[in-house]
Amino acid sequence: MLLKILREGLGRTIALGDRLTRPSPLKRSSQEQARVAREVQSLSLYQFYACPFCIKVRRAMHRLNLPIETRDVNRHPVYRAELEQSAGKVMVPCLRIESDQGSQWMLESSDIIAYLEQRFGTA
Ligand SMILES: N[C@@H](CCC(=O)N[C@@H](CS)C(=O)NCC(=O)O)C(=O)O
Repeated sequence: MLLKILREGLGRTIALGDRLTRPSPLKRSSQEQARVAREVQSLSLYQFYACPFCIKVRRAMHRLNLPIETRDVNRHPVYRAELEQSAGKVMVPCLRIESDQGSQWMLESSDIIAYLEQRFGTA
């Protein structure tokens, strides 16, 4: 219980630090940004606010200027249930990727960031 409170407090401190020190978002032409905004409609991030690994991913989303929907699994039992059923466990962050082939559930913050960089980054 005490450990849980300490973890939550630490996570919230990191989240605040992130908000205060975020890098400026990638600039795109309005046409290009509109295209990216349409593309990310097929993505959603299952996460919770004070999770350091989720903060790392949200920071990358901000840097890459990606308006991806976030789904808080602590606040919404339906998202928790979806995650558990489809990804096989309640572990966040998890990126849900919708395509014609169905849903893909990507766990691991580093893999998610690498995927977003590769798909939406400049390099
Ligand atoms: N290696 C994973 C670690 C993710 C992780 O440990 N997430 C924690 C939250 S910070 C979690 O989901 N724990 C399960 C739970 O809290 O129920 C990553 O980088 O994504």
